Amino acid sequence: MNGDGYGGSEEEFVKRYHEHVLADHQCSSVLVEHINAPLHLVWSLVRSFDQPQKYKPFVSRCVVQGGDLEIGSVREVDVKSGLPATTSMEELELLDDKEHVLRVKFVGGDHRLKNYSSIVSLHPEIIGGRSGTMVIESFIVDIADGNTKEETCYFIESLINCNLKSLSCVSERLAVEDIAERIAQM
Ligand code: A8S
Repeated sequence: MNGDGYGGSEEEFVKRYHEHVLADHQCSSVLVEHINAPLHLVWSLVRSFDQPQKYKPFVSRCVVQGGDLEIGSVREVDVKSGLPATTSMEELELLDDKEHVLRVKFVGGDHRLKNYSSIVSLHPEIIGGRSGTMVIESFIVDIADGNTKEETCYFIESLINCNLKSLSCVSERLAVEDIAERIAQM
């Protein structure tokens, strides 16, 4: 990888940023999304630990305990109806504005995701001659009681896929607004 963050393969990034130590009763997975928007726009959404509803389609409300945002902060996330849960308590474990890495651990709530921990990392890339962003999200979780490893993984992968598609859509809209503003100033 060179100085400006470009270069490096998906496999290298997964190795560098997405190490999970997997026990027998756990499963983990890695998902990748390529977004047609510059990294700073995507990161502005991902780093907003207190406002996941900016792009996560299932979130209806989010409150951070204590108000201040720092490592160890816990957010209470309410999700929309139709899901097998209503609320989740999630702790900010890492927010790296230089490497663009966010790590979050679920610490409570009425959902069935025990010992869930996720990592999101962003990497600049050129897509069709323009600034784009590769998003890598990985998770580890206990296999839910009464479910198989495949069922547990499939459920979470489906939710994360929705989040990533929505992140892509919202980021690309911000990118268009950015361009529109520059055109208006010409
Ligand atoms: C995230 C990832 C996940 C969120 C899951 C997997 C969740 O918010 C939803 C349904 C559930 O059953 C569990 O980064 C929980 O948001 C949408 C409430 C935690």
